[in-house]
Amino acid sequence: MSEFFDTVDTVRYEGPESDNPFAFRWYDADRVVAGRTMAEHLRFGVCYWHSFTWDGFDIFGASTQDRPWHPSQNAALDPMDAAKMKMEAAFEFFEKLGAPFFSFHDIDIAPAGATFAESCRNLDEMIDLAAGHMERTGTKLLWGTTNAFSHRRFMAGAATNPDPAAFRYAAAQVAHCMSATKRLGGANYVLWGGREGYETLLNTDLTRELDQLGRFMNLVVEHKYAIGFEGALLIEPKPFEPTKHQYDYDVATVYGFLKKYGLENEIKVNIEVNHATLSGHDFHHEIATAVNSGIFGSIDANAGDDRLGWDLDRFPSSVEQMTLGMLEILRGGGFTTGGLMFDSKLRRQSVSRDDLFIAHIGGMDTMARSLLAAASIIDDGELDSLRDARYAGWNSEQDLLDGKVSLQQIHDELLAHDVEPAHTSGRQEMLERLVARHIERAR
Ligand code: XUL
Ligand code: CO
Repeated sequence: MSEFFDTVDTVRYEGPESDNPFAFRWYDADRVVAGRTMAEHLRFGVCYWHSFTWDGFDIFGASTQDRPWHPSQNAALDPMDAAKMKMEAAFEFFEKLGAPFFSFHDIDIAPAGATFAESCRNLDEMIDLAAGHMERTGTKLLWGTTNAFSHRRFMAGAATNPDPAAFRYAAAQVAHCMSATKRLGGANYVLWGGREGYETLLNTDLTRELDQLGRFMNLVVEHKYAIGFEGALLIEPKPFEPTKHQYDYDVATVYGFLKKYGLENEIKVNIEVNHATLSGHDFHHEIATAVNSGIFGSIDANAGDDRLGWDLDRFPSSVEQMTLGMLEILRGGGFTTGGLMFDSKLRRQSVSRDDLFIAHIGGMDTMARSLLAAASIIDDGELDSLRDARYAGWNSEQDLLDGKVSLQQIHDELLAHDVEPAHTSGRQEMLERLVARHIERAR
């Protein structure tokens, strides 16, 4: 097997003083932090699509990346041969980087055929090959997913399409891809509703489309049990793009949807950082909301840009932002089936093959350093004890919370004994300083 990334060897931990761009400064896989190794806490995954399927095109220009298997760069190559070449490069990358997991869409791994049957055969053949590469390199599958948004047939949605034939097509595709995910021992199966939304309400029956989506997700849950898939099912919220409005807007909206269709114990969420910020929330807000509703699943680690309102999928580089995210993840008990999957892509001008390594190493170091800072905040305990202290008054008010006091009683008591609420400092700036201190000192 010839090397694709022939200028890079296995990436190793060298510590914070290292200047080697191809070494980790913070991610030390076997180091134990708060009772687990860094590898167990962070469960890093690399995505197939941005790193290997994308050739650098954007809506204003074509291919920039050096991806010789891509039809834009080698039109004469047989699509299955191209898929095999891409897979060899992908697994070489996973192994050298030392990322324990990867994730894929069906069409990232195998070319679509002329018929559904041919697409299934292509996928099955590529899944067999992936199983071999996984065995050889020790890489595991964080999640599989179906691309039911790129093909023209899905322009008006998949499950929410006005044409039931599109619903059926997507359902069949999910059934096949779930089996492929099961075959590879996938820890999760993700559903991102890329075009499950609308461009205009003038032509959209919102009630009907949500019912279709509810039925679709119930079919997926039934199928999970029918085939004995043991991973978790995850919906990935996003507020818009490519549609003007996406039904899975944010975590709270997804939870409401799951409750309405009886799915709240069956499906969790895959929270993407840049989707969270596009929906007008902080990343850590989305995690806290998911933990609070019992639906926290996994993370698509990336970053947006404060000035740009679209999905940039940059590699995460802000320890300040990610520390707050890791803090909520740790408070929620950490990952079970989920992990930190880099749904991140290179900038279009980063055209050297080794840029892919530098980008992932940077993202992994950002997350590892954030983990250290968050674990240090929890271990120190001051933040949580200050937060608890804010609610101390409630310790003697359990009856109020338990519904043993009526509105009339509350009224009458206040009439008899006037009690003004206390004016207590929220201490926000102090807490921000506390967090900064842990980030500065995290080692
Ligand atoms: C799109 C996105 C997807 C999902 C998987 O914004 O995040 O790549 O993660 O379909
Ligand atoms: Co994503």
